[in-house]
Formats: sequence, C-alpha cells, structure tokens
Amino acid sequence: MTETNRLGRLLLTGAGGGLGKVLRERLKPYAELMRLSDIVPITPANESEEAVRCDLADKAAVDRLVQGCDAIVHLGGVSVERPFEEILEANIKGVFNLYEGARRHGVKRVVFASSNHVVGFHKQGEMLQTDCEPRPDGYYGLSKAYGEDLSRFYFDRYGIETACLRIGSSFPEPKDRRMLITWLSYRDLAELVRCCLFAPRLGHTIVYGMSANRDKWWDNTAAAHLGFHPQDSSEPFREKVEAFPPLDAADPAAQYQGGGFVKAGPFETP
Ligand code: NAI
Ligand code: 15L
Repeated sequence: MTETNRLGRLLLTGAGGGLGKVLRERLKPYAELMRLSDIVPITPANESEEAVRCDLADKAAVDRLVQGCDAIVHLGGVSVERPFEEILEANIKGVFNLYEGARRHGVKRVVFASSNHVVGFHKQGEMLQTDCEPRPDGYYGLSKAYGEDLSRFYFDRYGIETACLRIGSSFPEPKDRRMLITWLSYRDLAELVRCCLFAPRLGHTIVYGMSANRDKWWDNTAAAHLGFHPQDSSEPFREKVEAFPPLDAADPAAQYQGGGFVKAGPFETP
C-alpha cells in the first residue's frame, strides 16, 4: 500500500447496516468508487457507487464481490449474540470466504470490524493490551476471535494486511454507564478506518475502537503506528447517562467488559 489518500475501488461490506451507512458517507473522499454490499438491497446514489447484493456465506458470490477491489472494509455479518448456526454462516464462513476472495484476487489490505466481545469476559476495570488473552463472551465474540486469527494467518501466509478493529460501542451517543467507557463516535470510527486504509505499514494490527473517553479499559499503545488520535469523548453525555440508576453490582453485565452480552443465551435447539 502506498502513502496515498485515495483508493481506486473500495469494497464496503455490511453497507446497509448502522456503521455501513456512516462509513458509506464518510469514506467517500478516499475512493474513486465504492462497491457497497449487503444481504439487503442497496441503491447507488451516483456514479461513484456500485451496489452488489451478496450473502457472505455464498463463496462463489463473495469471490465475484471481491474481484477488482483495491481494499476492503468488512463490516458485514451478524452484529449481536445469536444462535451458533446463524453466526457460523454470516460471520465464520463469511470471513473465510472474504479472505479467500482477497487471496485469489490479490487484494492486499482489509479493515475487519472485530469487536470488544473478543475480550468480553475480562473484568470491568481491567486494563487490556491488544495482545491480551482473548476471552470471548459468546458465539458472536468467538466468531470475531476467529476472524482475528484467520486474518493473522492470511497475513503470515499470503501477506494480506489487516487491521482488526475491536470496536467498543459505536452509536450516535453512549446509552449506558458501560458505554461511557466503550463509546466510539462516528467521527472517530471513520478516522480510525481512514488511518488503517492509508497507514504505510499495517501488517497485522489489532486496535481497540474507542473515543478519547475519560475512563479506559483498553490500551492502544501497540497500535500507535496507525497514527489514530480520537477527537471525541463520552464526557458530554455523562450527566444524561448517570441520571439513570446503575445496574446491580451483582449483575454480570456490570462485572464484565462485554456487558449484557455475557448473559445472552443459551439458545436451545429443538
Ligand atoms: P449492523 O447489524 O447494523 O450491520 C451489519 C450488516 O451486515 C447488516 O446490514 C446486515 O444486513 C449485514 N449482514 C448480515 N448478515 C449478512 C450476510 N450473511 N451477508 C451479507 N451481509 C450480511 O451492525 P453495525 O452496528 O453496523 O456493525 C457493523 C460491524 O461492526 C459488524 O461486523 C459488527 O459486528 C461490528 N461492530 C459494531 C459495533 C457497534 O457498536 N456498532 C461494535 C463492535 C463491532
Ligand atoms: C458489538 O459488538 C455490537 O455489534 C454492538 O451492537 C454493540 O452491542 C457493541 O458491541 C457493544 O458492546 O456495545
């Protein structure tokens, strides 16, 4: 990847989702053409966009999707805790299909939306480095841990560079006390992705996606080469969030970094 600030064709998976809609707009200046993909239909806004409807679990379709792209921002998949069978298709087979496509078509850089749920069973208040022990808090977190390991393999074996973004909570504003710590503003998200797309050397990097919040559980020192400097903070929302009573201290959602995800399921199968 050269030190330029504009790509040819950028593939954005999950373009119909919450963060996909945000990045579709905010990454526009950095690509001649955005290939927008999702399992739901998307309409291109103008000639700088093309839309490809595709199920990530469909290997042949993903292979065609990836062809001709210069870089990939991979957001597509199941984004919450769900039964294993759903996660398996969209997230585990999906990320494998994507990297196989990248290998076959010579795409050399991927930004992968991983998640804080890779480390969700660490205790709140613990300070985690990017190379800490993964402690996934469910099938969803496990699928993101798989994506992180898979991308490491594709870097070691095929030289495909990846940034794994362990995104905290990226929403218009933090919704609860936990999110005062895990919040990533949309502006900071877009800047983080931009840094990953254009860093002269990416290699295989894991980075936590959080704004410059007052309290922190995550240390991004090892990802300093990305040059990511968050501008926003959850502080302006503190009063509003803290007007609501805190969770009971015995609630696992108040004890572990993954919050409510740590008590989702089990999903009984008939
Ligand atoms: P979202 O659920 O709004 O978007 C995900 C998109 O993926 C949806 O548009 C959905 O239709 C698409 N999708 C689902 N299954 C698919 C399949 N089989 N084939 C193709 N597309 C499929 O989620 P959101 O919030 O936009 O998150 C984007 C990514 O970032 C996800 O990978 C999520 O796991 C990750 N993330 C998001 C966080 C957040 O705070 N928003 C936090 C941590 C990670
Ligand atoms: C995630 O990984 C989810 O995709 C998102 O919906 C939030 O729940 C977020 O983590 C979070 O932990 O707040």
